Amino acid sequence: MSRLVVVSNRVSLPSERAARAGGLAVAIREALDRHGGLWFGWSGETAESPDGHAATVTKGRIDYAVIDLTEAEFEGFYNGYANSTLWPLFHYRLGLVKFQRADFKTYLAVNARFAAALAPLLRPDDVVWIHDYQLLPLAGELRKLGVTNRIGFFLHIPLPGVDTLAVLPGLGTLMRGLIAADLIGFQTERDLQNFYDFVRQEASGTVHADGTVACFDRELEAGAFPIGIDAQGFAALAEKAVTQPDCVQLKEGLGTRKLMIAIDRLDYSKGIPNRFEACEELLRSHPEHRGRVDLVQIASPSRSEVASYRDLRREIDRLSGRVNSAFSELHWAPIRYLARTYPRKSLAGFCRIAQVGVVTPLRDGMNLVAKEYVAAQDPEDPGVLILSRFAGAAAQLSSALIVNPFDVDQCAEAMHRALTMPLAERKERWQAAMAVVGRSDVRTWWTSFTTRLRNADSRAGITPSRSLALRSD
Ligand code: ADQ
Repeated sequence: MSRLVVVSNRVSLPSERAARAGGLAVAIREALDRHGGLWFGWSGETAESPDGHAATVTKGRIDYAVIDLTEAEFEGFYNGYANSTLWPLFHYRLGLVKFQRADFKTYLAVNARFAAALAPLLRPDDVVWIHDYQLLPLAGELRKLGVTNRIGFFLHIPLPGVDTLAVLPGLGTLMRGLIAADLIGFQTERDLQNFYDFVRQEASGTVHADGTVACFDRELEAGAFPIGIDAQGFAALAEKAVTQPDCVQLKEGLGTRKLMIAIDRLDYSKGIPNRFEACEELLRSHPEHRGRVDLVQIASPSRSEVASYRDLRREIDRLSGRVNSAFSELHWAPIRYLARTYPRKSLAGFCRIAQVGVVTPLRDGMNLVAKEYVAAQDPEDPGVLILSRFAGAAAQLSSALIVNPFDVDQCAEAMHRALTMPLAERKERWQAAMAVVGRSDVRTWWTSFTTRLRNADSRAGITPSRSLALRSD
């Protein structure tokens, strides 16, 4: 079987402990380990004048190859174009989009540098799997260097509809690079349909009845591959974790009060302010919950070099302060907001203790926390998941209480309903959700993507460098 080469912005090096690396990194290692593999990407370090060659280390059947970025590249590629242009745009936050031509140039140059460092490491029958929005044009850059290997791309975040995509200057350059792949994977059918709409409406391409695409002089495959978690592993972790000191401490601190848990990266896509407002509305409209429920929000700080993330942090501090000062009593405060990262084991235990999981992003590719919350529950006394309709996970977890996170009153009502739901209904909803989380786990995700990629019909022309215009170019 041919070797798998995974390319992602950040490589999780073997020295990074699994507890820190997170579920996705562990799953990618498992995929690479299956037939031997190479994991290529940025080291996470900056250097004054980085070597063009990748530094490599081997552990078991996996080679890791990383390159450093310069400070200016990190700023323009990562903080700039990836996280201040693409991230807000792909999450439908047009008001937060900052576009600077210099950042775009740096983004393209870094993708070209990734390609130049990776190409010499590739063997003729390697299968290359590129991940996420930081590397949208990488397949095209590899093709320019004569790489003819099978290339797949998976987008972890949503793909917005054409009207939103069309806002992006340079969209044609990005999409031509992306469409140089042989298989493009998305989280949901909706993202896939948005891609098809782009192909038809913006690029004058064709979507065939079997879902393959003819566009920019190439033919390629596309599909929805909803990402999952290691459901069995997370369930076992949660069951054991409840005796951990921090879980015991949390439980003792609660006494007879109920717990609503929220766990996120501190990101404006996750809807944390709306969630705090919903909690405020719950306590206002259902005073019977005052002193009887805690909302614990764990938010790991993220991208703090980007101004919109610093603004968000201030906003969350302000809102949690407002709700707490309005409702706290001597022995109780409604919101506990912990801006830090916790080991996976603790998070699993927190999820199991919580009667309600509040997962209400304004927009999310999938949202693994929703699936982790489900997997962590005690089958005999499961909690209730409140889930945003704008998380990719909502397409699968229809037995959750599905809410519109912009509708604060509706979210507050869902909190009330979850806190008062009878056991029989909780069990029924949880069993339906757990069946999906167990069936569509992370191994199913990577196996189905890599199998489809290995079998992808390579009808594609391999040099899509001919400039083919978009309707909007
Ligand atoms: P993220 O935006 O990072 O991922 P998510 O899917 O929720 O969002 O994954 C976060 C992971 O980090 C989860 O496994 C969670 O347990 C962990 N985590 C969150 N907060 C933490 C904390 N405070 N301490 C420790 N761990 C924490 C992107 C996309 C998502 C998509 C994933 C995977 O934005 O939509 O689901 O990739 O494709």
